[in-house]
Amino acid sequence: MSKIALVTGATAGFGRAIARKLADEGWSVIVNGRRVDRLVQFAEEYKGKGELYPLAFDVRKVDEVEKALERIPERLKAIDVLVNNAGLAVGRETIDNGDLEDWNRMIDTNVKGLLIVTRAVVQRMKAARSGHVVNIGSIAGKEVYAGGNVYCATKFAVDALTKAMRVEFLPLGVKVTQVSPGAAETEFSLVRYKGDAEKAEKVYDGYQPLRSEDIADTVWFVLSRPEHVCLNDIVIMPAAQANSFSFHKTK
Ligand code: NDP
Ligand code: 8X3
Repeated sequence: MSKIALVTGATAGFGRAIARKLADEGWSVIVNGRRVDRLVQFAEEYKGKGELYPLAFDVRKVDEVEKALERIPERLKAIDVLVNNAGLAVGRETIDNGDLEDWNRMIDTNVKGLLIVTRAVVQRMKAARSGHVVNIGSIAGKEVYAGGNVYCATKFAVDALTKAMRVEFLPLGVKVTQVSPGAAETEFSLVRYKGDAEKAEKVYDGYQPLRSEDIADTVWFVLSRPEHVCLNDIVIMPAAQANSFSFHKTK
């Protein structure tokens, strides 16, 4: 059955792959991110073969989020599925050397941004008494690693908020799932290392990381279960990674 989804952070990585998968399955997908040019190009690519509706906003900005949601055309307003994917890590410094601006960016995006978007979108699900929220967590939200500190804390927060949503949205008829991946090669490390491509590439040396498509397939599996089934929590890892800090590398 064709549904309407909003995917945050769909200009790259997991979000783009998830949006692609849903659109390929015949869903209408509202795609978000801050880079308007990428959103427009993405929507163009689907003209004639599916519906991608570009909706630029910064998840950290309450007014921007609310105004953007008002701009959604009537035919797409009844959002069935929200994929809270927008997020980032910035820096790998230990806490004693930490940068306050980096910490704020991670907390504002990964925790407050997810809350802001969810609060706004769930109003529509509440009225319809149905819906599904999928939060993209991380293995970093299950186990900490050195230099992961604040990023890990934001993903531990996503884990806690997912559980809170599951309890609070239960009477609203809204399902809540968390998908927590291990290392995947996207723009994630490039953002984390502030554009240093060499450092970013090294993260994936000597093993096969996850691909964005692996996460998209998992999200699709979650969303294509029967109505009475909810997958609560999925951890998906590269075969060469045991937890947030143990890798089997060939070099
Ligand atoms: P990418 O950097 O490839 O993509 C991140 C996306 O988030 C981009 O589309 C970016 O769009 C968007 N984004 C960032 N900040 C904002 C903002 N303030 N408002 C709106 N959109 C924003 O990373 P991934 O695809 O890897 O990451 C997606 C999610 O998966 C994140 O939550 C990340 O923490 C998580 N994750 C990643 C893992 C990995 O190893 N790659 C593993 C586990 C979890 P734009 O810049 O255009 O705004
Ligand atoms: C991203 C995975 O291990 O780099 O959430 O923190 S990790």
